[in-house]
Amino acid sequence: MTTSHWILGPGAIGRLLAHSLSPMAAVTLIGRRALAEQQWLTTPEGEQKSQLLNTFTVAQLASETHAPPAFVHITTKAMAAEAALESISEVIPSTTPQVLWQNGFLAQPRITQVWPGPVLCATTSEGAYLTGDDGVVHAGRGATFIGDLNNQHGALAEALAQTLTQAGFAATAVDDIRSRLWQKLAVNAAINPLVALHGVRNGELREAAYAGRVKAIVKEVAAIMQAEGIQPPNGGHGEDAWRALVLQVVENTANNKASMLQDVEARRPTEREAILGPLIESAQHHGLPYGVLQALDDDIAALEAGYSESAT
Ligand code: KPL
Repeated sequence: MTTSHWILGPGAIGRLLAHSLSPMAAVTLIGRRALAEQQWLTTPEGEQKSQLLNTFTVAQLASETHAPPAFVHITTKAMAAEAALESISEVIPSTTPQVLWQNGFLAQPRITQVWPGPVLCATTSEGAYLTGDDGVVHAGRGATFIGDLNNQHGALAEALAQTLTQAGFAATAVDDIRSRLWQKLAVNAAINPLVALHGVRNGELREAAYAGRVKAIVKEVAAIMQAEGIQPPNGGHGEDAWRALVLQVVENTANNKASMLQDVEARRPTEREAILGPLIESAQHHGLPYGVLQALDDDIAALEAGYSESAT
């Protein structure tokens, strides 16, 4: 029997997943508004491929009966994930496995707590961006890790990792997804707010002008990671290891516009709540300093508040 995957959120990762899984599985790509069925993918090698994808709106889905999917992939932004699941929860059995692809650590613990069925979390370094309503560019290949926060669904994570690997993702099932999500969050916290506030590509953070700010952020983040029991990356020690990881990601993604900068440029809400929020909350919980992180959060919040003001 063909496995069926519903993909909720036709952003860059959602569409990349849909293109990748469609040749081997029954895929339904679901959005709030209608999407063209003919969708284009530009591969990392620059090849253009088009596919007819099975696209649905949430409203259409609710008005028809469907065979339950084997997996629902939620590929919305972090703060939209819970509402997205809510919007389809009436049309799927409550035992349906969910796969959460969000950045940060906001949606994952919340949905794990409330959804009766299995909840897997995925973290990926696949690079992709949209080129309008019918196109996605797969900019760079990366690695994907899958697991659940309570380590209760190892076999399911393994099965999904195999399917995704057949579909072209380098996916691995892991038993330390919580650490991996926090590691990514640490890197995102050091890069995304700064580049979004200054309107620069990631590589700019190599410049001396940013060194002090990166150091100050990493100092707070490293202490929080230690309190959360997250090991420093690559077998290194403390703050230096975290700074080395951040600088390595800055180097590897020098030409990228980070997701938070893209959100700010498009005047969309950013993922600050999912990235800076859990760090600030953890610092408060453990009695650690978080003044630098709080200032970044306030500055991004002010930037977002300014969207509507300058539009009027
Ligand atoms: O994940 C990223 C993002 O843009 O959200 C980084 C690692 C910062 C790369 O741009």
